[in-house]
Amino acid sequence: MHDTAPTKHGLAAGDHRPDRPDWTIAQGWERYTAAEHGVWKTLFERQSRLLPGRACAEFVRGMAELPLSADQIPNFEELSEVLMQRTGWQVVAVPGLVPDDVFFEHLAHRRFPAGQFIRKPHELDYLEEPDVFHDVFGHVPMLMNPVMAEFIQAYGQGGLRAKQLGVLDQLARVYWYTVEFGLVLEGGAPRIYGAGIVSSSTETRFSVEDDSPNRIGFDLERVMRTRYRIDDFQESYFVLNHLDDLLALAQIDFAPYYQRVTGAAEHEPGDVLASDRMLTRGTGRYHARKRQG
Ligand code: HBI
Ligand code: FE
Repeated sequence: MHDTAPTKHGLAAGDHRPDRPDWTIAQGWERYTAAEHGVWKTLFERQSRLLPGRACAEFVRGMAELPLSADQIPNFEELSEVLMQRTGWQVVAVPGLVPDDVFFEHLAHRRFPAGQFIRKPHELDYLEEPDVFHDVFGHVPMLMNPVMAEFIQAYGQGGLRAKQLGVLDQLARVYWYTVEFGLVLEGGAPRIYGAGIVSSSTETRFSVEDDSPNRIGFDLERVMRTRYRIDDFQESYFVLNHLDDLLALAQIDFAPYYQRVTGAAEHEPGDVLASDRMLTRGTGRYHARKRQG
């Protein structure tokens, strides 16, 4: 298993009781224990070693310019101060998963809901809900980038509409294959910008180095029709030519796409189509082995 929050999409929020209608809670930074800061440090150092040459330049730059260090779980107010100046985003604390409409409402207002808690030492490589490491280390550096800032806000705005139209699954796949598991070309080589990958030591290597997964040129309609894996590495990654491609995606009207994909055949996570622009045709070895047991 990888150390993202793989079950979060498509699942109802857990059994948390909201204090406030927007589900935010106090981060209570002073209350983190030394052991909790230690878990952050372990994860931070492991990922920092892996990311050079694998994460995209925008991620690395965002990370360098934020008040983030191995030493302690970051304080959301300090992060927000820097983020706000750069792209107008803030980080707010939530207990974990929040309902879709609450999530979208935050994003539409440039508030990123980050899990307040940190995983336990025995969960370093697996946890069910997005914690502070996934949400802050994974997502916040890319929120320093104006293009990603725009795209995630547009996702929040589009989310409520998609839900009303009954096409939330299709929209959520776009988020999944970009914000969570996206790759982007850099000098002809795939680099990571997806938070689910960048916060996972095993998937960081798998996504860009393993010969098992497919790496396919990003296509909106194709992605909307493609189911994804929530419980394991992706079988296919969709690769942008440039991060700026997300800006066009933030601006176009999805309605005609929803119309085309509604009722159209869906693709399995590992499918390869004749129309796909393949960067790497995967061997599929990793998932085949697992299926054999
Ligand atoms: N809540 N905290 C949190 N983080 C998420 O990524 C999240 C969520 N609630 C709903 C959700 N994601 C997805 O199901 C939507 O993007 C569709
Ligand atoms: Fe995430």
